[in-house]
Amino acid sequence: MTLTPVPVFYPTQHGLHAPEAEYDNGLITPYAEVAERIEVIKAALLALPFVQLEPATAVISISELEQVHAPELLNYLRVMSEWSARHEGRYYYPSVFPGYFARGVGVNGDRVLGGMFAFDIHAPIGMGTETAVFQSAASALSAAQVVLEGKTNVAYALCRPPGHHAGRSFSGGYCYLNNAVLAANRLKALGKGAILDIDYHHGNGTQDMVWDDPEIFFASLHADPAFEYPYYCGYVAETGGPHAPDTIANFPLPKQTSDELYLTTLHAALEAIEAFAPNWLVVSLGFDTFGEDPICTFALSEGIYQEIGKHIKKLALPTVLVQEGGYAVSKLGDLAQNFMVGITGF
Ligand code: OKP
Ligand code: ZN
Repeated sequence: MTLTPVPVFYPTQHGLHAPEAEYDNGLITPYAEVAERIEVIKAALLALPFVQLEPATAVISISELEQVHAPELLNYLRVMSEWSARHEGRYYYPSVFPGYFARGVGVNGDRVLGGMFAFDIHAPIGMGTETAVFQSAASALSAAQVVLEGKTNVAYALCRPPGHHAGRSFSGGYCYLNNAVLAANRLKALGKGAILDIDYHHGNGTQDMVWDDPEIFFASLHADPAFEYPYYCGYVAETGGPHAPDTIANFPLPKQTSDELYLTTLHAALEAIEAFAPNWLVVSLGFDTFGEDPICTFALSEGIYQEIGKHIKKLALPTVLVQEGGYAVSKLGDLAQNFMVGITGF
């Protein structure tokens, strides 16, 4: 049981990143990853007596970012944010992807084009995006730091934008830098550890970054990529690279996944994590598994998040919670409160 208050780090400038629209399946719709998400969670956590909210003021070190991300990706973020500033704050959307036909000239030249650093069109860049992304990363690193120092067993980073679709050198799916992997990289000072991803979507970026890392176990519960974004990975057969066999455990789940099926599957994921004997845990925490989420298909109840928290608490590991998705904006506060009550035991 955590006796100290749980630190919750929040970004203060994430509202600088606010794309208006996204395109999918023939429709242009309002961008689901809105700033209000984090404000709703923050307000709800403020009401919990055992939570201590702290602005994420840590200055981000480029050299630490470059331990997990390619300098070219960081450069892309900066160049496109600057482009936006010169174009009335318009958002840049990658639109041509060189993976299929490029012979190397364009991609190795001086030009910085989105297709080189994004796997989809779902991570647009505006003039405030770089600042917001750095602060999101700073939130995750601040939470990792207090856990690393042993000041608390659990810390929570209200990251926005989210991160688990971002890889070493690519953005995508509302994500730019991988906050969970940044936190994990700092926690490596404690030895080997695990990342548990309970966002509704598969954390393809996280998986890609830890794919061949024998020191990090990655377990993920998510909608089956056979029907859901990101479609091309998150399958059971993906179990890790040659230097890290069986360090990845994917648990794809069907549409309308119930509380019961979810908890049974979570139990299996936690057992796999325990078998790895990690010294620390990062949780990629998405609330888009909730039954009322507008862009997702699971049927989880509001109350289940307390149970989910309780089960994770049983691992008794130094734990960093990193916010990922969750789009039923008006309900996010209740879901986050329930999870926090469960994981702390307060
Ligand atoms: C980010 B996170 C939905 C289109 C897909 C991208 C989803 C990114 C989810 N019809 N848009 O994992 O919550
Ligand atoms: Zn998600």
